[in-house]
Amino acid sequence: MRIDVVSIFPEYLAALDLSLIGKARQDGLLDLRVHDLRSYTTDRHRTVDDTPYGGGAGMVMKPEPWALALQSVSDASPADGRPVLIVPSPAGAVFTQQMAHELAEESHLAFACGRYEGIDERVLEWADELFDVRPVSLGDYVLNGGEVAVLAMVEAVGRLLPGVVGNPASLVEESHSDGLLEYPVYTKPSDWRGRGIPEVLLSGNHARIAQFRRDEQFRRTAQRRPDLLEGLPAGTLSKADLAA
Ligand code: 6GU
Repeated sequence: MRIDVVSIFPEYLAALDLSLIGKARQDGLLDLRVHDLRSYTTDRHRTVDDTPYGGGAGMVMKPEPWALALQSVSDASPADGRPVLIVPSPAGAVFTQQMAHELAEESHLAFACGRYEGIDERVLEWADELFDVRPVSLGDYVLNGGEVAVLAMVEAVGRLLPGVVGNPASLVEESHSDGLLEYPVYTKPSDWRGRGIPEVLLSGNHARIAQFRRDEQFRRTAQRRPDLLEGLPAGTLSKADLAA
């Protein structure tokens, strides 16, 4: 997969050199390039923002540097069709595990990191010809810019690419893979500071262990995220789940 990120703080994205995603880049599974928006300015002060029409607080990102940067990303695209352009914004659609899976199927993703009060809206209209433009939010709170959101989204998508996570089975039993939160996990010692572990986990009875974990997933989800239970497809929950 090819990923391009445009930002006025390219150093923010240095974390993508580390850990699993850094390894995926080294292994050639992910071709990730970060671009400095300021290198697409043409004035002496490398200006990327200006005051908002209509007044109000804060600054707005000027359209022309964005058009030049995004044109360059589009020109270099290896994709057949329009690449997906994610525009991180608290005013976007909420990013989910399902969205991560869908994005992991794409050959080319681009991210446009806004700062200040956002990017001149006309850029998104203009970019529609070159990209499948999607404003996306991490959730209902406000960050200062899109960079931290891109770190989260690239990690969530990148770990789904074939070969990035060593044991693909670990993608199956994690939170949100089946619409529920994951079950609690324990490791040695079995007695730690006076606390034991659920005895079923020592039973060697795999059917009972599976049922215990399923019950815990349901109990946890009901307690912490009841909203997720509403969204489950009909028939997902067994009688045993409902009794848990
Ligand atoms: Cl994607 N961007 C910004 N600036 N703030 C956010 C966000 C994104 N998601 C939640 N808050």
